[in-house]
Amino acid sequence: MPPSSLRVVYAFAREMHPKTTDVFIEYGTAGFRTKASLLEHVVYRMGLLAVIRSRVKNGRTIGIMITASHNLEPDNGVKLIDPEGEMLEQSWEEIATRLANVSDNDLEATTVEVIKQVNADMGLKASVFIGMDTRYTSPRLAAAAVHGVMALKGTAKEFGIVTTPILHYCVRCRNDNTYGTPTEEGKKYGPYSLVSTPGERGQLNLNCGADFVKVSQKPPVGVEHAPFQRVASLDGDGDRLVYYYLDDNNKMHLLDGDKIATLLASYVTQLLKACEATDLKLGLVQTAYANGASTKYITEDLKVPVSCVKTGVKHLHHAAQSYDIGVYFEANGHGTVLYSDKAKTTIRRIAQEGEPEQRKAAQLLLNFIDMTNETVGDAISDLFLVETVLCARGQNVKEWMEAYTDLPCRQLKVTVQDRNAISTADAERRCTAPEGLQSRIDELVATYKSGRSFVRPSGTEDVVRVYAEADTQENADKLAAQVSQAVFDLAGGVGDRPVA
Ligand code: G16
Repeated sequence: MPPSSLRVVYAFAREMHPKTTDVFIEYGTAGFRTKASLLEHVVYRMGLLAVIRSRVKNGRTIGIMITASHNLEPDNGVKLIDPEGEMLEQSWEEIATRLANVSDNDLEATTVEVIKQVNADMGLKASVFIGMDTRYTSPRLAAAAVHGVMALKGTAKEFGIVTTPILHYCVRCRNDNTYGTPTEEGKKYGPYSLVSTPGERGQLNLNCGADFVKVSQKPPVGVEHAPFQRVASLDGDGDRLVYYYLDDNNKMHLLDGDKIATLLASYVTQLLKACEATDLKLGLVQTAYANGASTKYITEDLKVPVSCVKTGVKHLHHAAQSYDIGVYFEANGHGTVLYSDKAKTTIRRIAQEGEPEQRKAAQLLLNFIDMTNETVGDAISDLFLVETVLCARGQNVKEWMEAYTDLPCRQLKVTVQDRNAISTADAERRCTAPEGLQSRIDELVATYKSGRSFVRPSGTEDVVRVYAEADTQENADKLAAQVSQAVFDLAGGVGDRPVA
């Protein structure tokens, strides 16, 4: 395609999706995420980028998901999905950020520059799948994405309202038909019933959802519970899952991503032993948010290797690929299991050629693999995996909870002038800037039994996140408040001072 035909890139931008803000926006933990009103030009440009990416990948399908996932309703976001159903390759995040921030006048030239830089053959076909969540701003943004695809003569296929993991799955299937059929029905989850979606006036994620339940450690507002009833909470785009139950004193018990990871890892380990697939190495990947008690249990009781990486599914996914079977979960309920080709081939062979007991275990494992959405964390698929394990073991939710006891923890948010003033190292467990903050955290942590705390800038909200754990809930709350105070004082806090 000669560069002159890129004039339409500018014309569509100017007439339909002009850039009306100078606020700098960055491809963060999970794509671009901010107030929906600041996003239309960004999504249009991601339509352009998806076409370029598809051509660089020889016309394989790329996905665009419009969602702000766990964020409240006024926000929205956009993330790109690579051909294997994975998050966009990290080296392209800088390109996405550049394209999102140039002026309309410079857009055409920057698009030409990007095409050259990545060596895209613009004569090839390009295919882009587009999905969105239920926010009222999503249809308008999805239309902007379609226009971006059209401007560079790609083919857009709209899926309407879908969960994030369904779109990841469909992209993968479109590019690899051995993985399944690229439709919602293709992922044969079977029937399930929705118990409740309260929120306030139906607003997405408000006082409900996986993030609310995990962070506030409270059940969603307005849901009725029987004691010891197993309840699952999902987030706004269906890629996170946490469980909880209330005991007979109405006290809530949370089973978060760590509990799910340990349950799945222990079951897969049990089946691997039963089918004697001893050469397959299973490992678990967590982030700094993982409860210290879970890491101890994984290492000392399950005897499974565990690694810690930075927040963001993309980092966990990557690390999990280094194991034959990699279980990865963030404590917030985002995660899945990855099985290497070697693992799949070995297990299939045992299912056919093994001794009867080995064959049985291998077949169970094959069913388990089949039910897993390996492209990304998928709340529905994860829910069925959990239910499968509990059913196979005849365990109730209390027994699952009792595998290990979480250390009490607390998460808080602090608003500062510029959250990027905070830098971290060692998988976000230590803070390297601003000066003096880490030593203050160390001093505070040292005063608590089993104390641990870290701070990091969020990649999806304009806040600094603070995490603390200690021997009692009161101490975890106190430590979190004191560390928040230190962030406020040393990193330019704005608004109300945190209450210590
Ligand atoms: C996204 C990412 C997750 C991350 C979460 C919070 O989740 O996919 O990996 O844990 O944001 O990130 P941060 O602490 O940087 O704001 P979701 O469910 O919102 O897409």
